[in-house]
Amino acid sequence: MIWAKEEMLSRENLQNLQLERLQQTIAMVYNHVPFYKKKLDEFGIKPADIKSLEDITLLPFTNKDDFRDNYPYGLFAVPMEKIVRLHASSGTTGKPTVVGYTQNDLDNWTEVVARIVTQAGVTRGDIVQVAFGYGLFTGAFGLHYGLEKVGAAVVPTSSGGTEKQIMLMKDFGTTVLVSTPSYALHMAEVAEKMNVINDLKLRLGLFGAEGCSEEMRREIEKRWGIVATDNYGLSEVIGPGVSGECGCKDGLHINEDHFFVEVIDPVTLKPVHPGEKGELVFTTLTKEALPVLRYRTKDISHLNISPCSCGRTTARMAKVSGRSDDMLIIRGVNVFPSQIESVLIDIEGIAPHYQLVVTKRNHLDELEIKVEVTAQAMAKGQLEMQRLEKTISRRLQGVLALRARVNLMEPFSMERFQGKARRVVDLRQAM
Ligand code: DLL
Repeated sequence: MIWAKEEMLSRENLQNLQLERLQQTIAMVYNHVPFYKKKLDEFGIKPADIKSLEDITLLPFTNKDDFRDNYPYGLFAVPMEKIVRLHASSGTTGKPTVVGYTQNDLDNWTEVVARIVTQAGVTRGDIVQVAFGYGLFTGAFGLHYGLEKVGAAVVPTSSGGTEKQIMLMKDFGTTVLVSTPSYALHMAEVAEKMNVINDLKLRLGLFGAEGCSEEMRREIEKRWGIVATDNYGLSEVIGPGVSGECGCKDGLHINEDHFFVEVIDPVTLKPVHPGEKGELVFTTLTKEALPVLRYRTKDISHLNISPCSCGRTTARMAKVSGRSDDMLIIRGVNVFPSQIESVLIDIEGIAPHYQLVVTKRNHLDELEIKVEVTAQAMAKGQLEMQRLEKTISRRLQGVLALRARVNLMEPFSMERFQGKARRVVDLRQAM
């Protein structure tokens, strides 16, 4: 099923709508957000100068630091009386990024999430367990209202209390799970231990908020016996609902009538050629409380604007392959954690729990890969452990041309995550 006619507009009609909304957004930020007025004045741009969608490249970018510098409400375009909800995303350092919504923003958010859950395959008969943390994080509340709008029964378990989650999943007959991929994996492990997987009605997973390689997706599908779909978003733009996969699982449909997407080269900041990989940049087209121009996501992906076999005509973004600021440069080699994940998960005897630790010794970068082995592999003894270690080293060297120290960890010994996983520990600055 397709939720909204806007998902099937011709490119021409879509672009006309986008231009009209872009012009309104620029006028709004110029008149109501001193930060943008100053920036546009510095660039010598007046709202009336934006006459086509291509003119968007004349506009300044917005970065996460701009949110921090204007903490908490400096980027809002409406007075506080019009704000009806606040969320925040906790950065690794310093103050969180604060985002606000008017009632109209919440209605639009509900609408775009209704679209992405429908395209993933959720229907009104479904019982959906939302295992994202309810709170300042946009994930749980964002999915919650869109799911209710399509008529699904929402079970707001939040994250944590995993055994109880599984018990409720069984007793309530939950058919759809919403969580991060890493929590889904942890929940599967607990359900296996409780020996209830075969008693569950779960058929579908909507996973997002962090990267997940195709190998990890297959692992989750196998463990649960479900179809796992990916959905993407970020607080600064709205939260979840920016894009999501349909049943074809061939890219995430972007809600382009609400979010204008560009892909840029993160170094030159110029647009890449159509279809090439680069950093996603979004401009909101309908947000009232917190419109953003050209927000640099740091997320790496590429676009496909050909219509999908599901009937939708919206551009599809490839699964995010990493963040430009996640990329590790180890002895001059560029390494994305997702590449290492892909290698590890495909190896028999390895459990999908790992951590990358980067240190420096004698001025040289060192990469240590801590990875759990399965109980079955462990039971095979020392020789099997040596074989596994060698296999991992050889495959990593083949893919990354990089030598890494492999540290096999005992089954169930590594940290499990209820929200976004922390896979990389880079200690080089501290050394
Ligand atoms: O994670 C919003 C969200 C919640 C999306 C629930 C989907 C589901 P933030 O906490 O602001 O917002 O984090 C945004 O998370 O820039 C990406 O780096 C990453 N991210 C989000 N979804 C995906 C995904 C939410 N499907 C940041 N694949 C983004 C890869 C993702 N990375």
